[in-house]
Amino acid sequence: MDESLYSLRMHARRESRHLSGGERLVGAADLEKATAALVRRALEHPRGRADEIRLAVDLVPPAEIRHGRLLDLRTYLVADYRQGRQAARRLLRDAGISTGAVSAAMDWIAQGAAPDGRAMRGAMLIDAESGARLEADPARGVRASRMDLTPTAEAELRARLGEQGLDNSHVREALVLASKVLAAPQVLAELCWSDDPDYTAGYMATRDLGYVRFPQLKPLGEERGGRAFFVRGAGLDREGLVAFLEQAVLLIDRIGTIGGAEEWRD
Ligand code: WAQ
Ligand code: MG
Repeated sequence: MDESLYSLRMHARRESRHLSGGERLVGAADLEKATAALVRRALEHPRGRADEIRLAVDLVPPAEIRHGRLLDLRTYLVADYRQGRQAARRLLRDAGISTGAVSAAMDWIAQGAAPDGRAMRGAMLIDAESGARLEADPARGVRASRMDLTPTAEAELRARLGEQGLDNSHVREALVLASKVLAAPQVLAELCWSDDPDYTAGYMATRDLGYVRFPQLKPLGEERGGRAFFVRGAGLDREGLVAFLEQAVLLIDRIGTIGGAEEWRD
């Protein structure tokens, strides 16, 4: 626990557009293997093979490492992506996000939130009351970075997820990402669905509800996906929030509960 770790970050592009990314925190002994795995991800992405791959490796001294816990996870089964979005909308509303802000986030993600109508590289920051977009760069957005599980927590998480048939990298990485995002007190909720055409699942997350996944938040074959971080706009220290999300190092050493799937009922 007291050792230095390397922060490993990967960003891949294809035809000058965001393709894939990845973030790991690993000890020196695991760096080579972790790097190779991220390079492979960029080469074998369902939207095609990367033509640019950027890797960044930075040593993190022990004093800079914060420790944290995963959000609890549950799944609501829905009939199709429309019902999934209705359900996510309800839970976001109940969490205090305004109707307008939820609609704005869903519309942006559905239409491609980057200025060219494609998926952004990072997330939107959305004012939970007005629905206004607050991120400085609408193509890049805000990247949550420098977070990972300890090897022990990862093994436990994989075993628990495996019991539910959910042990895949989309679920693991999204759960880790949401757990870092909701560790920022300024963030009230997150909404996400994948930009991978063959992955229809998505989630909403709050500190109270945890990570709530829906197997369908978009139609199969759709390449537009994205993330919205809902924030209290009044008095927001945006630079402080972005510094936490992008730079603070969070090593997650405790998992939360992994619930079974239940039917959504409105
Ligand atoms: N920080 C902020 N936004 C990001 C990051 C990041 N590190 N990585 C990706 N995004 C944004 C970006 O706009 C992508 O287009 C979008 O999120 C989707 O990214 O079954 O696979 O990596 O429980 O495609 C969620 C459901 C899967 C998992 C999410 O996202 C489940 C997924 P993807
Ligand atoms: Mg993707």
